[in-house]
Amino acid sequence: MRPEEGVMQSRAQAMAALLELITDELVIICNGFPSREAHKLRDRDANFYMIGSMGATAGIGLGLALSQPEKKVIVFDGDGNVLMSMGTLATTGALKPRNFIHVVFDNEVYGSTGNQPTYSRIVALDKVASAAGYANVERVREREDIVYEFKDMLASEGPSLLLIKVNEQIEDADRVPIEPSEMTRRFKAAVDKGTS
Ligand SMILES: Cc1ncc(C[n+]2csc(CCOP(=O)(O)OP(=O)(O)O)c2C)c(N)n1
Ligand SMILES: [Mg+2]
Repeated sequence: MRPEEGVMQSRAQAMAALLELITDELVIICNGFPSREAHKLRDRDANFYMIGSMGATAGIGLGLALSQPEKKVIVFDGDGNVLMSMGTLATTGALKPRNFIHVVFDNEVYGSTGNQPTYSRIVALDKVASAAGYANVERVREREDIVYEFKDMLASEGPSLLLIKVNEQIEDADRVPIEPSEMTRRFKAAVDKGTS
């Protein structure tokens, strides 16, 4: 099915499908409701929630992927976040970390702050990633396509970008209750596990 057809999922539904497939990967989640939803759906020590700093998530994931080449790093990003730091797409495409999967939940709005429209309906972020040099880029919307492409990316050499078109629905999820210092401690421990 073409990605512009079929039933659109909420971000939480799409995220739940991805989280079911994750095992020991390191996951960095962008600020706003994506972090709240991921925490509600499946909190784990190897999740790092970027509370507050919009646009920073992909850069953190990229640095981690470059410094931990034996681990898979997955970034859960938003369209507004990606637009804010589009240079990170260029850096990722140029440096080509093989262990990096960039998931963009594209609802075409700054959903966490009241659905102000973003430019992602005009600027195709998947095409920007392709032009920048990402190795695999897919645009999906149906659940079965999300699962199929994500599985494929988990088994492939990156950098990969999965653009998931989602609706504007927000899951009723509380703020992430973990103190940043504690989250950093537990995340570092998860990164170090088995590598020393
Ligand atoms: C530098 C900065 N500007 C603005 C904000 C306020 N803010 C928090 S989340 C968000 C929207 C992020 O949009 P997107 O990445 O598309 O995620 P969505 O909320 O749609 O899930 C905004 C504007 C912020 N946290 N930091
Ligand atoms: Mg958005």
